[in-house]
Amino acid sequence: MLRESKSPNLHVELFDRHPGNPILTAQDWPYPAHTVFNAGACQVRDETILLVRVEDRRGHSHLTVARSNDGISNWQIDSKPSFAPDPTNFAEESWGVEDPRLTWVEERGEWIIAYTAYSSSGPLVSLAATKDFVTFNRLGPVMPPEDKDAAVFPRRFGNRYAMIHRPVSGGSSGAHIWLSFSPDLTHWGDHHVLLHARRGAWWDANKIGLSPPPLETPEGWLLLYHGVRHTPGGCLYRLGLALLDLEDPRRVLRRSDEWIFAPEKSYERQGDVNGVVFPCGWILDKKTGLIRVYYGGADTCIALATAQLDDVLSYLRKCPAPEPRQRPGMTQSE
Ligand code: BMA
Repeated sequence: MLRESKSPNLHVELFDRHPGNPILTAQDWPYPAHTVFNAGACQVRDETILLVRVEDRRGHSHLTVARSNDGISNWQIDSKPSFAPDPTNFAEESWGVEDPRLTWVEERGEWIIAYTAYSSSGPLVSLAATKDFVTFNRLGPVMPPEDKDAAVFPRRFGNRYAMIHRPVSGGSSGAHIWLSFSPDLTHWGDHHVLLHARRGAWWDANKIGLSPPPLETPEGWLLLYHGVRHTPGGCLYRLGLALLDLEDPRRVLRRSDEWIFAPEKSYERQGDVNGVVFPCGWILDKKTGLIRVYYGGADTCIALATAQLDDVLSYLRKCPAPEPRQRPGMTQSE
């Protein structure tokens, strides 16, 4: 149910935080861990699986599987890293693996994991596949540095896979969300700017990135993305929504002007990096229409928030339809 906040402008909160937040912290870990955050998420039969980013006390991250029947409590956590960096065979993972996004690709019968490999030349996008979250098969790096915040779509368009990602080119042109295509998940091209970071005072000025993978809904591909606001007190990571055309994901149908979720609670405002909400996974229960969003709080813990898909879509229906751009890469005027 939609909740009206107590603020006088009758601002509507789409997502409800779970009262037991944070639902996972480093204290829950079966082996020494500094922080646990930014987890990919999926539902496999009656089990919620999180692929959790775990940072050790060198500052390097690996990924570990946590399983739960209710998606909230009684997590069964692997006793050692499930997906550890392998710099001997994959040099681009020398400083760790981070921020996984999970996509079930039905035609392959496997999950495709898009994650950040932290190479000595900077972060880049790598892909891996798994059928069971026990054995992982690396497909290797697919985008050169700097690039992160990637997720693959669950199905092809025409005969091509599609992936959202966020390259950073340097300079002052901003870091935007891009869409690219591939015949085989290895070779990527036909690159398009999908969403531009806005400019100036906007909450999503200069740097944006995809948060969880695109979610298929009857009205389009639902995107939850983060905007990074640089302030004298540090960065603020907040979340907004967009909707893409189901058959042509290059077409942006709607984009929220306002952020819809922001660091407010102590576990979001204070931690290793203050003022960060960073979801890498969400799960839609098609029977109830409930969306569960799993997000990192302040790069320190994992929290859960929920919303009804219907409420999210009716909010987006009232959001502006961005002007169509004539060709990729053109700058919007905001
Ligand atoms: C981003 C990513 C995330 C992190 C966030 C806030 O660039 O590296 O892993 O949660 O910064 O520190």
